[in-house]
Amino acid sequence: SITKNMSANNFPTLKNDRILKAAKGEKPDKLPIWIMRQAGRYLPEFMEFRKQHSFFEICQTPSLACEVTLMPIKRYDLDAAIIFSDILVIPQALGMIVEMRPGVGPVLPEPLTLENLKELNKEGAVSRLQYVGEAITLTRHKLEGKVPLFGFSGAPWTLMGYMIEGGGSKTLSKAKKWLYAYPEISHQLLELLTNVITDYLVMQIQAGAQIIQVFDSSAEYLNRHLYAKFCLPYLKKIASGIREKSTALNLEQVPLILFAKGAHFSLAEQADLGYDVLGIDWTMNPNHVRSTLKNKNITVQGNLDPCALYAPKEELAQMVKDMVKSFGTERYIVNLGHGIYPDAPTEAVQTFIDAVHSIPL
Ligand code: 1CP
Repeated sequence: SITKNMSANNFPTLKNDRILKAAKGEKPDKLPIWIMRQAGRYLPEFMEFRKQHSFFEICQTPSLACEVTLMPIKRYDLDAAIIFSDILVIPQALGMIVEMRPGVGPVLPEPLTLENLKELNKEGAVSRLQYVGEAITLTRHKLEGKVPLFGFSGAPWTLMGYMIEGGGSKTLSKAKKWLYAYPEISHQLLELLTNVITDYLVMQIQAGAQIIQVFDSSAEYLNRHLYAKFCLPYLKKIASGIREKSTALNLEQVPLILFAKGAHFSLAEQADLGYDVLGIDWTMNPNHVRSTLKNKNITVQGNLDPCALYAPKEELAQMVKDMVKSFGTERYIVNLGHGIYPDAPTEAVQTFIDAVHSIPL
């Protein structure tokens, strides 16, 4: 556990606040960049580390989670760190079995059914995730103020999807069936997840997370109608819940980012949920994004195609310049438009970062 001189109230002074500034609509000295899944499998040092430790052993051991979180920060000039964990730690804390199978990904061998739904153990779920808070507090100290630290969670619908499908899915047809066939039960489940996610994120902020991203990675399987009915209200409730609970606990208000992957059909509505930043997936046209969000007072983040990292160096640098030109340099955080691929070339990440940081503001 964390010792007294590494507590959540004596953190080192932050030296790089580019992302926090961009999130709040202030002007940073350079365009900020971080990369979704930057602490993951494309790093050879992570793959080495994984030979010694299982996935959830790393997640649940603060010193190990901290070490992996710092890996991309040691290697690259990134403007943020993201705590090493996974969105599926919430279903795990609710009592579901989650296995990380090599070459497959996460598997939940006993998925949620109408019959076992009531066995979800929400009492004490956030206290069972305290290890994430400890990893955050430790990492804040070990970062020595170099860059801000992200906390994160999966969004209610995305977690519901994994819990019902029992893992990744090409269609999410089982989880979507619940939305159409059992809307009331779906709402109860989404409400339960919303409450746990809110408290979990407040706990992360209390532990030292300086900015939060909510991953709604499975938004793309829904349409405008389903997203309005089963997602937007809960996403809004998470943002307002975090704001209210932060105020009550005397915590600073940290920037909140919503990444609703593939939810192009509700981009304008996403801007009214109380988030400071919207993540934009790689399929979206930056000009369309900016015109849709005109007058919304919101920062955008994204959206280079993760596959662009395979392009020749000069072409990659040019694509970055073109993307920044389309988004403009105000209220903008550079990122990929989804997570980095496991076999992305490590040199391309350097090229990407250098191209962003060399753009004059
Ligand atoms: O930078 C980082 O990698 C930080 C930690 C991190 C984050 C932010 C991991 C570690 N996972 C996540 C989020 C996450 N996990 C998301 C949201 C982002 C996204 O859309 O990519 C999702 C959907 C998951 C679920 C998940 N976990 C998948 C996807 C499976 C599918 O449905 O196709 C996978 C493969 C994992 C495992 C995982 N999580 C993280 C790592 C490094 C890994 C690889 C596992 C291993 O090391 O064996």
